[in-house]
Amino acid sequence: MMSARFITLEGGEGVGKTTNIAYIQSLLKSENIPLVLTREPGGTALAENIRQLLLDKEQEAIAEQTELLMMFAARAQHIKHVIKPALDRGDWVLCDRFTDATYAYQGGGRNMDLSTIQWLENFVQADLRPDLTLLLDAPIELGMQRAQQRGKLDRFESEKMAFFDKVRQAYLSIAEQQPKRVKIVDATQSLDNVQSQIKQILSPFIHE
Ligand code: Z5A
Repeated sequence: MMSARFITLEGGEGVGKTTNIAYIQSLLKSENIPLVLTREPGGTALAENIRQLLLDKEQEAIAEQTELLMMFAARAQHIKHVIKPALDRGDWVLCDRFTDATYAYQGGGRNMDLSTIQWLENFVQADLRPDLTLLLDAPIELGMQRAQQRGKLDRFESEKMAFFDKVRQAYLSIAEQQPKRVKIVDATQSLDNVQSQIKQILSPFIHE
């Protein structure tokens, strides 16, 4: 039996993470790989409640420290109740965003101290890290345009372009620093093309 793997999908707004999850699910299913699909922030009842609070822009302004701690509070629940049990059972886990998003949004976007994020990462995750991360990358204007087609914008989506630019640069710098784990997918291409890039990355990973 193949050992359990933890795969994450990352990228800015509207780059197609949610759209491509079903495709990855079908790829893994065709290989008879047992899979748990999940997302962050969220993935458990409590973590989904935290997500609601984080995305709601109608409430009091959230301090950036609060935002960072809420991301990791949700993550701690998610790891304990969903991710770890799944990996321990031998299931693969496919997660829509994980800690790279914290480095990109809170670290890059909000300029928060990276060593604090790293400390929280070690505290909450111990040695848990993704085995593979697909970084869907596109210019921010394109992603925003796609996201806006869906209608009302949440608290993050209402940020200014400069914020998203810093998020994108932070993601690209993670990919540059960790090329073995983080694979960049050109998300400006048609959906068919994006999916064939994803297949090319996943195939050796599945069969290794
Ligand atoms: N956040 C954070 O700050 N720190 C953290 O640690 C974590 C998260 C974990 C919620 O995440 C927010 O939380 C997020 C970061 C923050 N900020 N925001 N915004 P989320 O993942 O739920 O939110 P999201 O990034 O906004 O997801 P999204 O907008 O749903 O994007 P997506 O899933 O990547 O895109 P999509 O819904 O799959 O696609 C968007 C549209 O484009 C859709 O109509 C598709 O049909 C279309 N599409 C997709 N691909 C293509 C291609 N290739 N061609 C043409 N059209 C396409």
